[in-house]
Amino acid sequence: MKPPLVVSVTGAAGQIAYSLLPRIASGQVFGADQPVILRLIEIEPGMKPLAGVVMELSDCAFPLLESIEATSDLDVGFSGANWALLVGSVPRKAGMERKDLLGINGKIFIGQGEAIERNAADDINVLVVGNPCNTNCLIAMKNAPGIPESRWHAMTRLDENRAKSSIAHRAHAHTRDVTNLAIWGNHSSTLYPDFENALINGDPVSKYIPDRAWLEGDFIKDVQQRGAAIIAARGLSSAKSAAHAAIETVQSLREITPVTEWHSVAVASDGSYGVEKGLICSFPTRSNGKIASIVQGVDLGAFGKAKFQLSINELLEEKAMVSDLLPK
Ligand code: NAX
Repeated sequence: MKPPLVVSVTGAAGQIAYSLLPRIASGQVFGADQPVILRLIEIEPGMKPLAGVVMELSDCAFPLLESIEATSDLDVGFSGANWALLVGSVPRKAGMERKDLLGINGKIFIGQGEAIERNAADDINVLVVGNPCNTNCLIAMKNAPGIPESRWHAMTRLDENRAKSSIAHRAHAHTRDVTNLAIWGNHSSTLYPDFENALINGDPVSKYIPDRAWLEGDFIKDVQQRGAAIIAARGLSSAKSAAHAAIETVQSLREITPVTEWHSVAVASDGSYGVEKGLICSFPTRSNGKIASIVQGVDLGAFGKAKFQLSINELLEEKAMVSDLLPK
């Protein structure tokens, strides 16, 4: 048996975690021969429901699940972590400004960043799911200066998958035929799903969908607002699809990406495409099995560049709003 991987998950009593945890414990994420230790982190009010989640995980009798620790102590929760999936955060409530939300969650991510730096394994990788995920990731990363910037990620794979599904539906194709569909910018209503460089069966999308007005209009709007549409229909925000996207993000980071493909994840900018260095921004990326690098030389065109710039501007505004949470 391989030595177990330690996987820490925050927001472990929440609805995304409810879909995510059994898939980690069953081997779907880290491999069918890879034992895992789960460290499940909640705030105090979440500890009772988390006890129920732990009972259910135990009752699955997963052969690869080595042990489970449920805790509200961050030092315990991130102890020896090889992967930290930061799912928990406080949702926006009625009357709350975006700045208030950024401030509340920002403070949480300071503590988490510091605790990860103090306790995690040397090879720690972090994926932030809890919103606003790009800026939460930035705050945690800046408060853990001992961990290389290449280990920090925020999730935009759900947006990629939503965009793929929308394009496939319109083109009467299958989602597996749609590739290279990158999300650029923030995980927010300003994100840009790049239909111009996406491919269907290796051909440009325009070959299958000549209706440029739909691509520039309803397609982008629907991807940007898909989360709200799911809340309107289900009465709850997306959970199964979010958990699935988190799993695919981790899998893509751990595998070598074929040279013809790319996937979306928000990473610390290295200055590519004129994005301020260190800003956590979604790009098309390829992994070497350990580190995701930003794919170079993708031509966004005038339309895409303008859309991307709007999203970069939003990220810079968010950064300015939390400047007091970022160590100089
Ligand atoms: P839930 O409200 O079901 O669960 C969140 C859990 O986090 C709760 O159990 C809560 O007690 C816990 N929590 C809050 N603060 C915490 C802290 N400081 N430490 C540990 N746990 C804490 O939300 P859920 O539907 O699971 O969504 C979780 C987060 O994912 C939200 O912020 C949501 O906005 C975000 N999402 C991000 C997506 C993305 O693509 N990046 C898509 C899906 C989702 O909207």
